[in-house]
Amino acid sequence: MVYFNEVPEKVVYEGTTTKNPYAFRHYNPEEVILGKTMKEHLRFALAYWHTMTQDGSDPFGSPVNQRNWWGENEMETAKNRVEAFFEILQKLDVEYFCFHDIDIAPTGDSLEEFLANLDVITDLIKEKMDQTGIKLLWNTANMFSHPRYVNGAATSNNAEVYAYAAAQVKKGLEISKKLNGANYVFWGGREGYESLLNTNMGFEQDNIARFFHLAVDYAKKINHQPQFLLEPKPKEPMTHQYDFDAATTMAFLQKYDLTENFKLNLEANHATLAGHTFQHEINTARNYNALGSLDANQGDPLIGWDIDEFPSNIYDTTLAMYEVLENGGIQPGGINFDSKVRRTSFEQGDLLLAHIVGMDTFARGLRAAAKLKEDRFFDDLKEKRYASYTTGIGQEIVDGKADLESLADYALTHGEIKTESNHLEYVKSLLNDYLV
Ligand code: XLS
Ligand code: CA
Ligand code: CA
Repeated sequence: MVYFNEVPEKVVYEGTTTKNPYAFRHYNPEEVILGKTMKEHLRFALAYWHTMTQDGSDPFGSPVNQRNWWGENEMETAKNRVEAFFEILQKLDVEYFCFHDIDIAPTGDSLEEFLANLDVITDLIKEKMDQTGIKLLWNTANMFSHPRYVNGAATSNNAEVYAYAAAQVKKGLEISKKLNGANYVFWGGREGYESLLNTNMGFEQDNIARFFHLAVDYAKKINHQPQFLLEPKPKEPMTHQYDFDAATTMAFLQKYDLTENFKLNLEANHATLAGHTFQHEINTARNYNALGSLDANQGDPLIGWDIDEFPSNIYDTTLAMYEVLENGGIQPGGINFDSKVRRTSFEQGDLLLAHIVGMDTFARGLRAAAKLKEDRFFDDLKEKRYASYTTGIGQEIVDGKADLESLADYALTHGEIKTESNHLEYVKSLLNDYLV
């Protein structure tokens, strides 16, 4: 069965003159940039939940997505989805994928049944991985959709819920081992609070930290140690999510002695929900040596919630890719399209078109970022701006040779200070030249 008939073989790079909507206009996988191919730089991944299981429903309306993988029963649909997923991965030439446990297999009537279904489906996924060479970037456990998780999972007030969540993560790590996952993600679905009036925040955070240590211990025990990633988000579904943003999440990881095993999985739309740019979040993570992986999408400045739109803004992808280059790359992480088609894009072929724009937008970002780096655009700008710290009193401050008395003496003997304009408007004008 062929699921994506719009493209008989593969989506290929045809350049900007093409009239073929199912072609890359900018993403040229084998093109070498700064010593690596585009494919190696970008390490794209597809998200099972948005690509295979999202149905186009929203709080105001029913499912609209037209899909051709429905089977006679849930298990047959799940198997068809695996086939269709590997077909789209191959057609888009994408090497990695990500999933939640409940995306891939029906949850059945009991935990036991769910675990058995996961075994069957992950056998099939493994077969497909072996045939195609496609790899697992990360998997995770959905511990937020079922009603039992109404108060969170590892921060729930109910210890039985905590145990159930542990069962899911135990299985998730076993699956990660079976499929040789590079990373394992925790996004704190409902790990936060609706109201502080009834919440013991300190206790809940102690509990979830214990939970993460249990996960690290179990990974060691089964001899499979993926890079653990924690994904910040400030709000939604809870009023307040504990992993608010990169800086808050790092404070948590440091407080609970988890930095050795955890890095951050940063999502563009979560950054903007927190009142930050994507670049800010990536830069913050880099400053802690904790950039793990990226969830590629974008929000809409006119809509205040998490809409996971496919990335199409080249300004943002350029600055994000600049941070990635500065980091020396993103491996063992990648760029995962945690993005969904708009509800009005309900035809199956829209899944191809949407991923193409996302991949093209990151390719353009990478090209521009590489040029900015080659030209030392930001390096020169910043070097000049901080030059006062490279000689004299500035050098003494940096070397730890100054104290309050020597600094005060300096200020008293040097008179008023001459400041310089940043000319930021001019900087932005020059930056624009790199984007188009
Ligand atoms: C939801 C999150 C989720 C995580 C994985 O907002 O982005 O999809 O990435 O659980
Ligand atoms: Ca995400
Ligand atoms: Ca999101």
